[in-house]
Amino acid sequence: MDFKGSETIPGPRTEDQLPQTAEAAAKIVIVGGFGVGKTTMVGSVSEIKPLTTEETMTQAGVGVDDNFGSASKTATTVAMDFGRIKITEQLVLYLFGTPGQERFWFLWNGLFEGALGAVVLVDTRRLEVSFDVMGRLEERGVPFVVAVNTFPDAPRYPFADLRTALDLSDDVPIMDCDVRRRASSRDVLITLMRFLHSLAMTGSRT
Ligand SMILES: Nc1nc2c(ncn2[C@@H]2O[C@H](COP(=O)(O)OP(=O)(O)OP(=O)(O)O)[C@@H](O)[C@H]2O)c(=O)[nH]1
Ligand SMILES: [Mg+2]
Repeated sequence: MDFKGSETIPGPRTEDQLPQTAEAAAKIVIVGGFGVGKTTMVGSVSEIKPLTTEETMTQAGVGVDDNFGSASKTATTVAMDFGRIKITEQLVLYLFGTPGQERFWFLWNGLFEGALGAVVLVDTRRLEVSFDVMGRLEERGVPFVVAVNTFPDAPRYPFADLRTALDLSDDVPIMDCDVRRRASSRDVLITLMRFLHSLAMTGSRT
């Protein structure tokens, strides 16, 4: 029965459909402290329109929420970000960005479930947050790479110093990135996939 004014529901957009060549998919989580650029990374690299669960930050959050971040930041993730990227013709990555505010960290457990690997985004102005983040990944045996999101006003340190400060073992890859740039975010994911491949080859986990 037709209803006057009813609209046809559109089917999935062609660009949102899984490529026919895809043979394998992996779940990757993007973690890090508040405002480090997780949502921006998922958005810049995703080939589908990313799902975000951002809420506007209001005065009500003052004193409750972290208040560090870009001056232009007006929204914060309250559940997760979701995106997808085809890394090779055969391999598709499902990307899950976590919320950065500590009061939402309880959601991480579910998001880490079944994750093959993780990207830890780091802001050199707040290295201390990264300890908790990396500790949680290590507890769950999720291998990770560290990507330093290079905000213009953040101090720059040699990787060797960052490695020491973050207590990172020599085999964990660390690199700079600009999460606003698709190519840069993609490079981070490729580095993670190479790292996971090398771990699989040697039969080791972090
Ligand atoms: N200048 C500069 N700004 C950035 C960069 N990356 C992100 N931003 C900005 O910094 C803010 C934080 O980015 P988000 O992607 O919301 O950070 P998030 O980690 O998802 O934040 P939460 O979900 O609240 O934890 C946004 O306003 C971005 O536009 C960067 O590399 N350089
Ligand atoms: Mg976010």
